[in-house]
Amino acid sequence: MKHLLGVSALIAAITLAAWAWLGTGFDKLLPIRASEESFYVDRLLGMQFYVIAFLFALIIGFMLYSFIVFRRRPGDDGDGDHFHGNTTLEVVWTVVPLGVVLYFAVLGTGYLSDITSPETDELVVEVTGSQWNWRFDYPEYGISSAELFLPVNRQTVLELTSIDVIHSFWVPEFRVKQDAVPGMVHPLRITPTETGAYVVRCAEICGLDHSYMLADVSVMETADFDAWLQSQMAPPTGGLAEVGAELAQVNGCLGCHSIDGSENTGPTWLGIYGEEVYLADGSEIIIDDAYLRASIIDPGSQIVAGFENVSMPANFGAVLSDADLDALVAYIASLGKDKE
Ligand code: HEC
Ligand SMILES: [Cu+2]
Repeated sequence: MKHLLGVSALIAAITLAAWAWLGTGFDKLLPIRASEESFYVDRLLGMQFYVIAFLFALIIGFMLYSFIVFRRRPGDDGDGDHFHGNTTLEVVWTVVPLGVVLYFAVLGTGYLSDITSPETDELVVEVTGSQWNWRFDYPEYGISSAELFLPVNRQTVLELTSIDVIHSFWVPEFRVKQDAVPGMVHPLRITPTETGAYVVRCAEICGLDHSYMLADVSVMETADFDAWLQSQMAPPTGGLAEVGAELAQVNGCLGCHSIDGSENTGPTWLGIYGEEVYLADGSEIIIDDAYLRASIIDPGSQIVAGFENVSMPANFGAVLSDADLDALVAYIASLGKDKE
């Protein structure tokens, strides 16, 4: 009985100390909360930290107490006491954790349904991951962008997909995370609460430049967001090649193809138009519009010698329209021979 009181006091002391420390704000270790969802996630996480602090004290308390009170004394060579089972204790340590886990399950399910349920008037943004790029389309406005612009305090549903491997959309300040899977569309709902600049990361290892698969996110006041929409909806002023340059940016082509002659994951685009290129099968071909088109929508059909087909996403045909392809080809052609 004396030992039980002693160890209980020790456990209580450690628990209170850990809670006091948590009270000073474990969430200072986390990025700021910039979405409605982040408050739910952090509340749940915070509660679990308090429970974990108690479990920590339970283990450490018993251990420290035993180290000190039951340590071996000089001349003590006997065995410890032997005992078998303690039904009360076993029932308690089964029922109590079961209750706690069920409580969190119910709470978590409620939160999950709160943060995933659609609101009326949500903004739809289609998000396409590819190696190693995020592309954002605003279907209601016919806009594509390489940067994610969001209005503050309005729910946005991100419809996530991928054209190659599995990627995962994650902005730490929004807390929620969702996979972008080829052939499927997964919704992720976010209501940003703080204007500012953030960064999307890919949270699924997806190849060579996975850790550089970043995109800027900008959460804006509604008026600024509307102004941005207007500026984007204005018809392009430049020629086809300029539209192509924009598309190359939005679709992440420039992550693998340089326009300054340097070699990257893919061949440079500088000065290739009209030149001969050796293909991996030994044949030689003149780079013209048809070849460029084929290389974009079916990169496996003709592989440039020295490069592996593994690297170019094979499914750009799914996201690029005919007009997009014309523009891209015009852009690459504009970087042709005479530019060298
Ligand atoms: C993940 C890296 C990667 C991305 C992203 C990528 N490519 Fe490629 N691309 C390659 C590689 C590697 C090759 C060479 C192998 C081959 O021919 O398929 C290549 C080849 C090409 C070729 C043939 C070039 C030549 O010199 O013969 C064209 C044209 C091309 N890509 C266009 C594009 C366009 C347009 C985009 C964006 C819509 C794009 N690529 C995105 C890696 C990439
Ligand atoms: Cu990725």
